[in-house]
Amino acid sequence: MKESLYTASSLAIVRGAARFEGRVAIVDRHGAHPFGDLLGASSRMANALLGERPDLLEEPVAFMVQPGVDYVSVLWGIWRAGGIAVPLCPEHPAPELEHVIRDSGARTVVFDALFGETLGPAAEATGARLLPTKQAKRGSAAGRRRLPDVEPFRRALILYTSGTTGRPKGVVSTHGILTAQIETLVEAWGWTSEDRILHALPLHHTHGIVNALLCALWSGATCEMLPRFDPAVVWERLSSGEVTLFMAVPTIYVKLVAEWENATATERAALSRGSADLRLMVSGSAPLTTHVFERWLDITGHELLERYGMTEIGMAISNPLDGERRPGYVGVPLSGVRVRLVDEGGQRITGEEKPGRIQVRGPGLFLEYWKRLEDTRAAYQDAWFDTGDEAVVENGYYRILGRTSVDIIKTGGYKVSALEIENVLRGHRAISDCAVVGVPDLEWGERVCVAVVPASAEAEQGALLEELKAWAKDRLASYKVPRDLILVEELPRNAMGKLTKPEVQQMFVSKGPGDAGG
Ligand code: MCA
Ligand code: AMP
Repeated sequence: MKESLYTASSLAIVRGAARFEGRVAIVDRHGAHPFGDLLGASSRMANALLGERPDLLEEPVAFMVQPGVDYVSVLWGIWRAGGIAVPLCPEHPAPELEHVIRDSGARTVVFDALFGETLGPAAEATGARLLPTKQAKRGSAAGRRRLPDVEPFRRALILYTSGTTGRPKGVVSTHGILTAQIETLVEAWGWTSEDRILHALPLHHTHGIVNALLCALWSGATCEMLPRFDPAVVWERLSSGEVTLFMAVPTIYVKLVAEWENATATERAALSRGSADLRLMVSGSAPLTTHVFERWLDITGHELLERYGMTEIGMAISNPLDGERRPGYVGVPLSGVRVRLVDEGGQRITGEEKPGRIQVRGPGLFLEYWKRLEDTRAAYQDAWFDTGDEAVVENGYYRILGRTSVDIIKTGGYKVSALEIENVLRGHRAISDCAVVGVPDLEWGERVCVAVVPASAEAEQGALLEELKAWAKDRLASYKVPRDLILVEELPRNAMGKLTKPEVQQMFVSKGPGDAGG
């Protein structure tokens, strides 16, 4: 494609798209969209965002756009205008959205009309300007101007992730950091322009944005974007013979196994046959059990490739594309990523079979926590980022043992902070005190549970759980809402008065799933 104002870009991923102009970049509910259309749409979007300005100069721009071609046009439009993209999750309630908009400082939110009601309260509370995607797509009166040069060191993306304290923090990546993360995966997992990935992941986290969407766009491959995860639709597309790649969290594989098991024998055979031809299926974001690995192998003939990563570091450790994929292990450090284990005192562990905390270095590490210099500093030991995950190396492969903090919970592949949930729940009039824990769960990995010291002796366990669920849904993302509750007279504490969360976890384990679920 001849370079025009639409295609000219200092951004490697956008410039690269010109090479694939006629190929299909995105398939969504509206049809197939070639790379050439993305270039035009993102250029108009950039012009609309810029108005009379020459460059957004790293202004954060939030956006809530459905999975599909518009999502990419807005993302690239923000980048091409020199802004920082801040994706919002359409399923989040107003307080979560307000936190992200306020904390990022986004003054503009680009949004699909159908999200008007969802966004209204947060936009009003923060004073952010709402810019409908439809309007932005038309571009601006200033028309087709030359877009600014956006160098690799400039900030590109803020993703919100939970830590041990407070509300979610913004993890900032530059264009160069994203490029490093993408290039590592494209090489490791053998992406080519012949690939077609089925995309059913949320678009406000690294897994869905970088690993699935951006790697596809970088490679000139096709990304088929579903509006949301639906096991029947995913099976239908996986067995269509058109898809070469799939990436998901373990909970999704559990749900797909259940869907397959509920099908008739004839349907099962067709699903298994159809999905056998994919080139690669990847699992990550949470531990994949050997049981699910084996079941998936039985059903599809695929050995899932499990890998390990984190919003702050991108992907760090992976089983190989070619070679042994060992169930229960995440493999070896990816090319260009340095990984070490340290003991409690921060001393490097040498040799195998001694567990330690994972620390990582490399060009894919995040730049900073947005406007949190102290948190950024504290996350590092020397130049090594401390993940807070523990692992051991056995026969050359890393095995993840768990996290150092009981206050971080992984549920459905989402990372949530027990302390953040407790802070919100303490605002409920029926709660005097509470302790939130993650309890092992076959479907969700962990489920969020809460031990409550009630404000009144009259409180009834089942009724309070239901009331709390409904109340919390308006304040917290649905995956943070407790699924089970136990009433206690007091929370278990050690001799120092410190809450002993393992004891709280044990209460739920002894109780069994009970009235959890849903
Ligand atoms: C939803 N439900 C839950 C949970 N979430 N119940 C227990 N625990 C949960 N965590 C309930 C809902 O309340 C609802 O119940 C019912 O399940 C269906 O809800 P829905 O939201 O429709 O669920 P779903 O669509 O089936 O969602 C499951 C999911 C989703 C597809 C697995 O959680 C998901 O997309 N997870 C992926 C997260 C992800 O991308 N993580 C990557 C971040 P009721 O019907 O009673 O209301 S980590 C990352 O990026 C790092 C870098 C990495 O390593 O990848
Ligand atoms: P997030 O902060 O949402 O990016 O989640 C990153 C965390 O997910 C890591 O720190 C790990 O605790 C967890 N994680 C990611 N991949 C795996 C995996 N394959 N096995 C176990 N835990 C994982």
